[in-house]
Amino acid sequence: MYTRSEELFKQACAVIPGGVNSPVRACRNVDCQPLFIRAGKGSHVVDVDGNEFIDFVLSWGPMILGHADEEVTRAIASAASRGTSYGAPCPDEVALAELVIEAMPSLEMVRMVNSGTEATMSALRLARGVTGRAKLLKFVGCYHGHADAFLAAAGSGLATFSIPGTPGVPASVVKDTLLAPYNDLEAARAVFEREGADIACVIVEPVAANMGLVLPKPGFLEGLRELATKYGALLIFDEVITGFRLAYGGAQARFGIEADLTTFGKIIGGGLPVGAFGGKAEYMRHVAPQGEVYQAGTLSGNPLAMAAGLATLGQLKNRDYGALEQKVGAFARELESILKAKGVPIQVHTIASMFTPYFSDEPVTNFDEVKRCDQKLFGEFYRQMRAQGVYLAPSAFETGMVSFVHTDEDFSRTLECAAKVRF
Ligand code: KE4
Repeated sequence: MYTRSEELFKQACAVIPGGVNSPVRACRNVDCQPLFIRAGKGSHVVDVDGNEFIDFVLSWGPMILGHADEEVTRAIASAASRGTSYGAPCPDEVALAELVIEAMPSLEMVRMVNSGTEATMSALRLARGVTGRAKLLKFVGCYHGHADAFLAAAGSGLATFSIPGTPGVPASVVKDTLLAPYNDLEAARAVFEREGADIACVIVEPVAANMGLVLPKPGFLEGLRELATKYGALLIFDEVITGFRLAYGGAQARFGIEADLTTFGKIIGGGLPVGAFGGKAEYMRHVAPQGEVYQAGTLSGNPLAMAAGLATLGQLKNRDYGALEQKVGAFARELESILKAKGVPIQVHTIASMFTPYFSDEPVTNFDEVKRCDQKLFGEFYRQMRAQGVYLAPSAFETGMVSFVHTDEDFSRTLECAAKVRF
């Protein structure tokens, strides 16, 4: 069934750490081997053994128009026919910057980078440069890419000090990273009361999607906005996932909250390596070469990536996000009732075009509660769905993504497969 994938994985493990170029792809969280994908079209992918799957990973978010969208593919091919990189400004960089700014209420300027990690790393440096402060507040379970300062784990007990979340990050680097539980506004307030004068920024996933899908409690984001303003810290919305997915204008448009800085990735590159950070001109004018806060990148604004992003956002502008949300909401509710009928504890979180099945009947509002969900049941569900041709995110800490080209047939087939799962 998967022999070519198994051969390739063995080959890959000899030359690439863990056989993959990003850890979650190794499928270790669901105790199976990764599939090597040969092609994708629309809402489906085909692996190297010719198995076809309904894809709910969508490259972890970028492929909201589906794989090999014709307009995006044409735009990339046309740009490539004129060259692939110049290390000089090109017209599409300006066009994409203007499109992102037009879409996002809080933006006046934006800088293109090559990944979400670069975007958040640069936004943090900018916040520190603008405020002259060193500390940052992040929330346990939120992921902002792998820049050292964000790879902090919660210290012991309720202390908000951090310890390195991984070898290779010195304690000195995370000593300025303060932590609080997601959705715990009182904890965030306490951190600000104690450390507010030294906090450069508070960074948050406005909808958490890296501990599975955890929605912000009413008032949580509004409270962070007030705290940041009160203490002179910058509020950074990490919209690498939610940008152009939660709504065309992202979480800030959907929730009506203006961040000081916003970070992007994934969708704005249409599947090519793009990230971006942006905000009001009063902050962004500090970025080199206009200002003193250094940030750079050989391939930033790459013409192929800009063409892909423009072709993607240009189409998204006219898409009906509300209709997609209704479809995905109905699917999530049906999935939840099918699994509930099997007698397992289950709740399926969903917003916009995202969903996560949590195998638990308890409230899931932060990372500690996510960790109490039954990961074994999730693994069993994942493996049996994949065996039937449904490609879910291979981790209980990730989020299912739906595109504008997933069909009613995709949803009904997926629900039929779920009905056949045996726990
Ligand atoms: P990248 O450096 O992977 O482009 O973006 C980092 C990042 C920043 N902020 C948020 C909210 C993110 O979700 C991410 C990356 N997302 C993960 C999936 N949840 C990427 C998948 C992977 O690591 O392979």
